Amino acid sequence: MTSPGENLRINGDRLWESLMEMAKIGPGVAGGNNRQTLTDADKEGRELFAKWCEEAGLTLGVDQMGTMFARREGTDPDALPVYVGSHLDTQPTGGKYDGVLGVLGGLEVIRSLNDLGIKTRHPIVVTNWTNEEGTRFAPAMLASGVFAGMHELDWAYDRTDAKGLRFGDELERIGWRGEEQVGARKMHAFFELHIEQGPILEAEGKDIGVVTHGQGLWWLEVTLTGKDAHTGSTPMNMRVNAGLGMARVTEAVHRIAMAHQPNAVGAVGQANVYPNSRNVIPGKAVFTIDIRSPELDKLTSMREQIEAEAAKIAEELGLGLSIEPTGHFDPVTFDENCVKAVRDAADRLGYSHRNIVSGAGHDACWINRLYPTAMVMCPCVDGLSHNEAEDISKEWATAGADVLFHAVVETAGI
Ligand code: HGY
Ligand code: MN
Ligand code: MN
Ligand code: MN
Repeated sequence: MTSPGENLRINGDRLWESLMEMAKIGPGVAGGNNRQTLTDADKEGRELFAKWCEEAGLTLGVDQMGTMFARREGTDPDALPVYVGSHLDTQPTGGKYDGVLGVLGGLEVIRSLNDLGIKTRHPIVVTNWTNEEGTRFAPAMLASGVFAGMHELDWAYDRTDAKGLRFGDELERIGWRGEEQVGARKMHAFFELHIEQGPILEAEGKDIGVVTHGQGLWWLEVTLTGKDAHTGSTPMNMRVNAGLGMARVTEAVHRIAMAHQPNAVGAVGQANVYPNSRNVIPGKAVFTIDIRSPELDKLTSMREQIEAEAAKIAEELGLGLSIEPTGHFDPVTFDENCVKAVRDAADRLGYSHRNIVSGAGHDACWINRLYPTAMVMCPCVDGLSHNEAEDISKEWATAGADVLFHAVVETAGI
């Protein structure tokens, strides 16, 4: 298989322009984005991406989860396509690059092939996976999870957001529920370009992260039930305080993650107390624990210790306790041939690189269960992400997309 010559590069200015254009859709309040899945902003972002795909001569398919697949034909119509993509949905206070760089980086691969008049043997399909973030509708990587057979379609359609709106209804409402059966598509390989969302590459001055593994994850939704009461007149020994329980469990999550160092993280990110009134002792607390590790035994041990400690805290405070897993996947080892294509591309292009474990979850983590998959990472400023201040340089975006281009083209064959 001929490799693309090292002077074959993408058009970094064009990629950057498209990133800035997409960033105008669903603006945040502090320079980032709030383009949550299945909102009108997501609809607008999808329409812009569809327009760009049409301009690039791609044929668009949409599956029952709303995932978008934009196909460029290859010379061998029977060859399975190489898929390349990520997600356009963002956190409520998200950045301009998380996910978007991978979708528009994939589009830039196509645009560059068009410029160069190169036809690959395998077709190439650029993909926008629906609801990667899992913030409006849990769990994360919902559409790629259905595609990988981890969730039933109807279960996904029944997921509700904080206002009780159903995923399936919202997908219908924005007009992006496709007819294609989810998972019917077969892949030769899948590549995802993503910002690191951590500090390692920038701190080490590396252009590229060659992602060899991904952390495993548990999301546990905890409900503590106590008794609403007056914060002034209720004696301390008569209180059944769900807010206090949540605070103690939150501290326990941190302490248990610290006790599992290195390679373990844990936090409570989403938390609500009820009735959430200044002078009412909270009778109920509902919050989500997010624990991760690249080592399965650590992930399991953290979950067991947290559940045991939560039960002890609830008993001490006289609280009712329920713990419901709302997201999970085991640690991921990416395909070594695809990982090698990424590493060889970085070498060929003269970009510095290092192996890295993905701290965040990605659609690639699910697709890797079915098809040979790898990821390319670029640095981000201060390792910051899931924050409107998320930032990258044009050079980093270009380097990442160059490596993606070479890995995809080499795998698709020219
Ligand atoms: O949670 C994650 O790791 C991803 O950003 N959805
Ligand atoms: Mn992402
Ligand atoms: Mn994210
Ligand atoms: Mn992702």
